[in-house]
Amino acid sequence: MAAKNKNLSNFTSETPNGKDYSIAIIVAEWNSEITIALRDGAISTLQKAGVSKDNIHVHLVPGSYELPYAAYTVLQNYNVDAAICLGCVIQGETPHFDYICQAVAKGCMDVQLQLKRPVVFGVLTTLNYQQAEDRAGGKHGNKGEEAAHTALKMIQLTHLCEEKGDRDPMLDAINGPLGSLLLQSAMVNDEDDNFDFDIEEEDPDESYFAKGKKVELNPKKKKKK
Ligand code: RBF
Repeated sequence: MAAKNKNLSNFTSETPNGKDYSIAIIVAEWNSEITIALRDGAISTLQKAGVSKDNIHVHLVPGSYELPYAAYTVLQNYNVDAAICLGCVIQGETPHFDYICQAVAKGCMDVQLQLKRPVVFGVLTTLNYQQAEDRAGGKHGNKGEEAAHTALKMIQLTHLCEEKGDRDPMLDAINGPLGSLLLQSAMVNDEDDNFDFDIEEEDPDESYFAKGKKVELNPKKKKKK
């Protein structure tokens, strides 16, 4: 991971035009001086790329650990193309740092793969406060700007694949939960199959009480007895 003295905020590739994009920025409040600087860097990069103010949705969460859940919830409930997660975890004297960093990184990855929408990991994981300052508008640029650039690139890629991709969407349906459902119903309907579905016989004596009155579930069967 050699990024020594490299200001990655000077992107090598062109930033896509974001005029039709809608993006959520989720910001952790821990180390808020840093995360606010990351947020501002992200917003300014998005606006420079043409994303309108109305299409940038900022949500605050208490700490970085909450970022993946927030990204999941926002992406599931709002019509946004991507979520940018911004946080700053600074190493302390206990192993807490490792747990939080691992969980957030893995959580962001899981959410994007599950919801098929980009979730950008814009979380500083630093050994001290100075390192964080250096990456939130200091000598190593602003990682919020990079996160915004990444979001725009990944939305562009997603749209391109969704529009131009030649994979038959039926394949996903067949391989996904709908496919399992179809397969199950085919098995049930196939009279020659060897599958033994144990459907429990109704109990003719079954009854329940409604408003204090006993109701027989199978009155006809009972009469025959
Ligand atoms: N959240 C951060 O975003 N950055 C931190 O550096 C940070 N350090 C923490 C250290 C400890 C000991 C604890 C208990 C929490 C810390 N959190 C930090 C908050 C964490 O992300 C989360 O909000 C809380 O654990 C509640 O789920």
